Amino acid sequence: MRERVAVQAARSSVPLSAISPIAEDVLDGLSRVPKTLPPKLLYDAQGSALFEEITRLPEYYPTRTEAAILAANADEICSRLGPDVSVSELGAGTATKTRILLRSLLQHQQSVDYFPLDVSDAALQLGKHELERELAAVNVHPQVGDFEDLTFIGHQFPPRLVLYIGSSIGNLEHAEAVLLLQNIARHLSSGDHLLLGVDLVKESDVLQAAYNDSAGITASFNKNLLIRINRELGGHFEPDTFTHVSFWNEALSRIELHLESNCRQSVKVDALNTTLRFHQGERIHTENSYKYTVECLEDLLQRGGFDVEHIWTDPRCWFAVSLGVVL
Ligand code: AVJ
Repeated sequence: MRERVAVQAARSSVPLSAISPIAEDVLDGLSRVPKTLPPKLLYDAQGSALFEEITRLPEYYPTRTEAAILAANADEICSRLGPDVSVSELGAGTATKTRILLRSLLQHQQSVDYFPLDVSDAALQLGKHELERELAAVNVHPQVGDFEDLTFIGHQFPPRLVLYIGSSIGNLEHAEAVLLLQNIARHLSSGDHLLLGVDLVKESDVLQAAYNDSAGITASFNKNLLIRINRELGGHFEPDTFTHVSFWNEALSRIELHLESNCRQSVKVDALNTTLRFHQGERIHTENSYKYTVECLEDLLQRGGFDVEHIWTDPRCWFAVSLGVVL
């Protein structure tokens, strides 16, 4: 209730977006019961760097499994795309895995226009630098932003390939995922493709270890959200008073990440003109990572407006890379 009053105080003076681009999301999420924060806030420069570290952890199988699927099938994927495709990528990050595909694509065409979209400008710049050094025939056009505005996809010449790999779609609820695919499809024309990578349901031990690594990198990645709020919004979080909590929610087929307050405490956030109250054990829900079955994946593509052209998996069936086509 007191939080609500503070919310109005903050609102009455200046628009929240003028305070900081994350102000609205943070205030909205932390005013809810239970408290929640959107996972895209995990990826500031520091968070993106920590995620890169996660992708190299022994427990974190998704990145190397997907990379192996891409490497084994890149040629077949590229041969299904048609001549001279342009490529856009949602949530590209540093585009490490994408290089496997772009390299293979250059065996089929002379140059590639590549449009990576990401919320992290730092990750995009790093990716552009490394890509252009390694593959001079790729023209990189970074787009900073979230997935709200996808018009840049339609601005390219067909045939188009949209990449949404890395199981980033796992952050979304099923209904949101369908809407996102429909939104992508709106900007495409007949014969254009979507390459979608999703993590698959598997033994819970394997899943849980991937999000609770022994080196504690995932915990740092999660807690970095509090450090970001401190820096960008004048927050007074003490990250050590929160514990990284992650678990497999089998009923909802997702890994959940939370930050749990170790004690009863109040935390001021200056720029939001608000004080947040936590009781001992109260959690902030920071991320979901949905895991799919192959049937679920096919259903998602179809409801999203794509025909399922092909699905590749690894020998253990831990990860799936799917190719959808607009009819
Ligand atoms: C970037 C959303 C694919 O869900 O596995 C990794 C994020 N969070 N460890 C995932 C993440 C904690 C990752 N995605």
